[in-house]
Amino acid sequence: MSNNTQVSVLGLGEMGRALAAALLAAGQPTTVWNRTAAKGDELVARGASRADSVEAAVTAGPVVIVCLLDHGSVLETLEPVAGQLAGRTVVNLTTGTPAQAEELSAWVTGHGADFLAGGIMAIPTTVATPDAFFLYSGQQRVFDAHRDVLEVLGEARYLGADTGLASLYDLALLSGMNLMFEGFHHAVAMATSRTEGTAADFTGLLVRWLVNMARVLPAFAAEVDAERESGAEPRLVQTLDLQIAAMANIVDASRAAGVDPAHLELSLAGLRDLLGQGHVVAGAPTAVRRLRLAGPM
Ligand code: FVH
Repeated sequence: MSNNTQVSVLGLGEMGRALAAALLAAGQPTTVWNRTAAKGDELVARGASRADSVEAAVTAGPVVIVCLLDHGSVLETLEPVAGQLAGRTVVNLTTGTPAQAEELSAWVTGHGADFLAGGIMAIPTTVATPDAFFLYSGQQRVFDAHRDVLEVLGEARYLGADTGLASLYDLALLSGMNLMFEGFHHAVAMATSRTEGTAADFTGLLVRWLVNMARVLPAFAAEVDAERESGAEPRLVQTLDLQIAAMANIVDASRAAGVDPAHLELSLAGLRDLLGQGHVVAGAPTAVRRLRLAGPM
């Protein structure tokens, strides 16, 4: 659902263009600005208003969506128009750290504007489809005021008043994705180290295995929340001896297959640390606590 609010989009890279296109498709009056103006041509042909300057974009309406390369480019773009921000709402969808979101929020609100921090859990082709979801944090009042516009881009999930939360969840989700991709690369390198079989054949098995294993994560999460390591899935609670033996096998077989086992050796060292600290089993709560640099074991 959209409304007649004028929305300005700053940044027309791959993602910014997808966001602006979704707003236009929903009938939202949309102004676009990009450092390299030509990237807006197609959007203008579809009905967007082109702003020739950041100032013209910001002053075109009450809602400014920012989707630029990084935090530095956001500051560089907004600082010259600080005096024009008062009374508007800035929604930052540029990927950044929680500290950067908090810094930007303080700066924007310090100039009399409202601020929402966002995280995009989509790729350009899934924007405005059921696969897309967007994370937001900041004042609930600001989210509620603009929710209908934000829902045009994809499911809008409000996480809370803690401004850094959307960035934290965004980067945590990306860390899970990146480690999964690393796992995929490692598994494929191992599986294709002999002449039989293709990466495609093997990946069919890998996807089936990972999907099955992903189903246990909510049970692990419940254990983390409850700070205990027993109960829900007993077949998954393995002794550290068993986990170490299994990991050592993977490391040895990787090396024998000519695949660099370095990141798995780190995991193996972590398991051995836990054993050295007197743990007998190590479920998700212990593993999570081990990763916390300053956390208690
Ligand atoms: N693309 C994706 O799949 C991901 C999905 C998850 C979220 N990300 C984040 O979205 C932000 C923008 O990403 P993008 O894909 O649009 O990135 P690019 O196509 O590389 O466009 C970058 C835009 O930033 C402009 N820009 C760069 N530096 C400056 C600067 N100093 N001042 C003003 N604008 C700047 C650039 O302008 P131009 O090069 O076209 O003139 C583009 O508009 C990003 O945070 C992702 O992490 C996307």
